[in-house]
Amino acid sequence: MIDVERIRRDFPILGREVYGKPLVYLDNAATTQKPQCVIDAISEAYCNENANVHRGIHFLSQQATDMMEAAREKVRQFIGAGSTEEIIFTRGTTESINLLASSFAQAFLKEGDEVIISGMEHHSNIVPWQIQAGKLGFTLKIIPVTDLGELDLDAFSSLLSPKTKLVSITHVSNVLGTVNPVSRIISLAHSHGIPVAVDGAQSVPHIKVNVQELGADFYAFSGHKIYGPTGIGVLYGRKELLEQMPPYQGGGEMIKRVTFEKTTYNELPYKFEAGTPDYVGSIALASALDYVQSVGMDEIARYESELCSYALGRLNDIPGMRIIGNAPERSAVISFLVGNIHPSDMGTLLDRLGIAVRTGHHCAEPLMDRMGIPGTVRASFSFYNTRAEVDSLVSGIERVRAMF
Ligand code: C6P
Repeated sequence: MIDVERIRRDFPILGREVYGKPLVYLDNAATTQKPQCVIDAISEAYCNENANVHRGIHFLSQQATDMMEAAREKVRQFIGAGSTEEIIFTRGTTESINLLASSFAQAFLKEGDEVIISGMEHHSNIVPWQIQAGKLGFTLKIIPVTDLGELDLDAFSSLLSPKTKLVSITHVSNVLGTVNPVSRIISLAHSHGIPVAVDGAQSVPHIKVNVQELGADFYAFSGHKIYGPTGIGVLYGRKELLEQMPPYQGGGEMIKRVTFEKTTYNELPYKFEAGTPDYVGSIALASALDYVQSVGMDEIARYESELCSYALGRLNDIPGMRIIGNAPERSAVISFLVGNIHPSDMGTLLDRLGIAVRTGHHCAEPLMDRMGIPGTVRASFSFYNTRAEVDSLVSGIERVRAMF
């Protein structure tokens, strides 16, 4: 059982006020707040262990290297990967997908090939593919989204063809909250011999993910969305595929031997980690993963699901409420519109009441076009949010409604 009051005490920022009102932080899909242990891990690393990694013979460098590699092992275990060679540290989901798109495209894609993405992708899982498609001449195919906010799996099946070289889809929509049936999608793609990449930015913080059980070939996520620091993220990739892919960037760390005539590359995962990595970020990410494991991923999923059901029930009672995305399998993200109130008006007025929500297109403009709306108001929850905060949101919306 989650003791939410005890948990809230672990997050210093949750005690603050904005505009003289207690902060109600409901923008967790954008970034989560940090527990004291993560803040301490950063400070501790700079106070006691700071030195560049993988380079120094001296004590501190070795200690920092050991801690970074222990963090890699922590990530491996957290997502159920087979080997630390398959865990690449990046700046976040965006960099993970850019790395994947650039390197996978160079290794495996040519004119006439097809990559399938979906109509509910974040721009981070659209634009990197468009950039590579523009260079190499392959085509993007899009899985349509139903009115309920689910992927149309029949349409997906019919998109699969001998031209398809990769499927890249989000696990959880950052707008609709839909949890996509990635296991089924992966089985279907694999039955045609097609690898699958999964954008896990909105899933890893909320549900237990095991990349091997899912069968994912690639899996990306961001540290800052799972209570870790900004500037650190992960790309998991199956070793067999990563080995065939060229480096994304060149520089220190990713090489074995450099001459002016020829350079040979380092082994995995370092081949993909050019330059000084954010070792402090990876150490603090490990602390965040320890923290969520101490709370329990199953407990987190259960608590957030109950809170989300409660919020949906209360929001649906508001006259003029339109929830965008009503898939039965959903995560703790709720997008909505109320009557003719513009999302940014709603967001600005809620903010004055101390309630932080996100408004706009949420970096998913094609999805907004599909739904025929310019944007939404989005409340996204964490296991540190309470029913009382949901009640504050509901009474805030009622107040805004009364003003219009
Ligand atoms: N979504 C949101 O408010 P970065 O910025 O690299 O950490 O994550 C990018 C990203 C990729 N995929 C999905 C599904 C995402 O939700 C995000 C980030 C934030 O919805 C910021 S736009």
